Amino acid sequence: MTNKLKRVAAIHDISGFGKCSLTVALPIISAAGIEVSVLPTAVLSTHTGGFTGFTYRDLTEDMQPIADHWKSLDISFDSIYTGFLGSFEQLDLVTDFFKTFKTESNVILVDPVMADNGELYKIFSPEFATGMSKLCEKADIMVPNLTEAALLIGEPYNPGPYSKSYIETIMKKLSALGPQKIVLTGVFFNDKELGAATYDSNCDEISYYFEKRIPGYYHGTGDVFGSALLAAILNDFPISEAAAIAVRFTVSSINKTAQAGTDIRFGVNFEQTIPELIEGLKD
Ligand code: PXL
Repeated sequence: MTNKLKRVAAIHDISGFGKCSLTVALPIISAAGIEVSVLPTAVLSTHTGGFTGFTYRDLTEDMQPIADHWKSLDISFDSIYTGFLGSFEQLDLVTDFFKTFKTESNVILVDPVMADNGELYKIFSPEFATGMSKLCEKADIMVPNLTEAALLIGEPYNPGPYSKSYIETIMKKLSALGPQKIVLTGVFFNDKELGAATYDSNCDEISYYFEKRIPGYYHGTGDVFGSALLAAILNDFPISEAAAIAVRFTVSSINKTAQAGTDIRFGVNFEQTIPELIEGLKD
């Protein structure tokens, strides 16, 4: 017997080369047996991390008509997954999209893509973080890295290593913005291991999952992580197990990329790791 097919609305850009946002979310979530409808926010030749001269076609004008058409067709979503948003106007449009398509049972997952390694991505102004924190208020689940977390709660960036009490305080402050569940990435207590922490405010539960740290900063890993996390959540895994599945999948994808010596801007080899994800989702 086949289960009812769940459907996600994925609201991210399409970066043609460099494997992030929609070119990552679509294959990973689809491979996990979940339908993906895409609302593209922009089309770029490459992502903005480490490349110069990239093209950028803003699709802000198309976003409301796409949402209106979907509404007229009475389409519903089991989840709304947002990532890279290019402007304040897009933040407002996505807020309206949430109002239109939120139901009692669906899950809004916001990845507040805007910064990493202590720095805001070059195309964003510091005020953008304030706009993004307003969007996060509407989320059920939020997936920031530690740089984004600091910006969202208006604290200085802490480069780590972290203590349990620091991580737990940060997650509780993030949850106070609105989301019941927080998945924090880039958590480490020592130089050897790196992973994610989760907080579920419904039961006040905290979890951690770590894997061996691989040196180097690989691009697009936040989107690989977020997509695998959502795939696991929609396959009914609790948030702590979903985060563990997503860490394993991301680290295994990075490992293959590191072994091949691929340029770190080109994205990670998640394609040949998808069978491992599917196997993990059967447990
Ligand atoms: O992976 C996040 C991301 C998504 N989309 C674009 C980006 C980035 C990160 O730099 O530049 C266009």
